[in-house]
Order: sequence, then C-alpha cells, then structure tokens
Amino acid sequence: MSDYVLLYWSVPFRGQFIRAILAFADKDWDEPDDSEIAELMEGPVGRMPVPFMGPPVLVDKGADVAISQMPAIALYLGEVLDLLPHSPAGRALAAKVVNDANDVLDEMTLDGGRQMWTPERWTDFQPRLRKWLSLWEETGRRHGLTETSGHLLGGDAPTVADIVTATLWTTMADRFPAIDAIITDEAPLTAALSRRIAANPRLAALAARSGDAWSGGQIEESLRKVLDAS
Ligand SMILES: N[C@@H](CCC(=O)N[C@@H](CS)C(=O)NCC(=O)O)C(=O)O
Repeated sequence: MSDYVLLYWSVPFRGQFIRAILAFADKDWDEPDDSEIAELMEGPVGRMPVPFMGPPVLVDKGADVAISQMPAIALYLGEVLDLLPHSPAGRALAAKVVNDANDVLDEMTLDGGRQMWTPERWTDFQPRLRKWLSLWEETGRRHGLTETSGHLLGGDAPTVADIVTATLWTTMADRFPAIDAIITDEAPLTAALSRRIAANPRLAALAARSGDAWSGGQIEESLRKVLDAS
C-alpha cells in the first residue's frame, strides 16, 4: 500500500508536478479515478480530506496530512523529502519558481479555458511566453547554470525547482514541437537543464506512461489547432 494518495485528473497537467516530485523521490502513490475526484469535489466540504476547490490534492497517509493548491503541495513534499535548498532565501526562491510554473500553466490555458486560443491570441502571447522563458534562463544564469551542468538555484543536488522546471517545459515540448522550438531558442540553458532532469529514469518512466494529451479539454484542442496551422 502506498504512503500517498494524489487526487488529480488523468492528464499530465498541474498534478504532473506532484507526480514528478513523488517519482523523483522514489515514492509510490495511489490515484483514484477521475469520477471519484469529481464526486468528492461536488460533495460536501465536510467530507473532503482538506477543503479544496480544484485538484491536485495530496494525502500523506503516514503523517495524516492533506493539502491542496499545487505550490503548497510541492513545497510540503520538498520539505519532507529533502528536496529544497537549505537557505531561507533558496527556499523562498524555490516557492517562487513553483508559483511561476503554476502561472505559466494558467496563461497557457487562458485561465483554464475561459477563452479558446485563436491565431491572433497565440501571436499576441508569444512575447509573454518568451519573457517567461527568459525569467527561467536568467535565474539559472545567476546560479551558475551551464549547458551541461548545474541546477536552477545552484547547489549540488536537484530541488523541487528543478523538478518543476523540467516537468513544465518537457511536458509541453514533448507534445508541441512548435513550443519545443521556442523553449530551445529562448532558453537553451533551461531546455538543457530540463532534459537532464527529465532523463532521471523514474521521471522518464512517468513521462512514458503519461499519454499524449496535455491539459485535455477544448482548450488543448484549440491550442493544437493553432499550432498545427502555424
Ligand atoms: N490554484 C490551484 C488551481 C487548481 C485548479 O485550477 N485545478 C483544476 C485542474 S488543473 C481544476 O480541475 N479545477 C476545478 C475547479 O476549480 O472547479 C492550484 O494551484 O492547485
């Protein structure tokens, strides 16, 4: 029996960060079906493991802890699995990177599909996507990241900042060649770091079993349509 339960839809989107952190640390986890998550979400708040609006939710059974909000879960796991920088500033920067990654997902899905991608919207978004990538690149540069070595926030070992970075950019790059080209062009150090971290055998195995979809839903369909036409 696993120590953790992860409530997240069966797509490699926001919850994939949490899967990646658990996999990197060689932890097992169980995932209930999408229908069970939907039932829990729509049911009384009093029956939820933690009061939450949307998944991911992580239950750490051994510690009797349940947490929602992706960055809070990532930071919790970083703490208990020793995947955070050791200085207070480093820990805060790791939290910042995880929050940036969450913002990128929101922007890439136009806030969870409130609007659909059109060629005009995608063109208008390009400078902003490149700016996000340049933030990663500059962060790595300031911490000694090179094409072949180093970590996003420096240090000798990967932290949640590296795992989240790799998951964010490689999950998109593997599904959308046009986005892969933008990532490599704008942020070569980040792209190389992401590929190095994603080559970890447990992360590679997670990626291999994660299917071809990304966020799912109509918003992914609209993104694919725009990218295919570009
Ligand atoms: N800020 C939350 C966002 C959670 C969220 O938007 N979850 C999506 C899936 S990625 C969902 O299904 N939400 C359903 C809802 O909010 O009703 C987090 O970082 O975890």
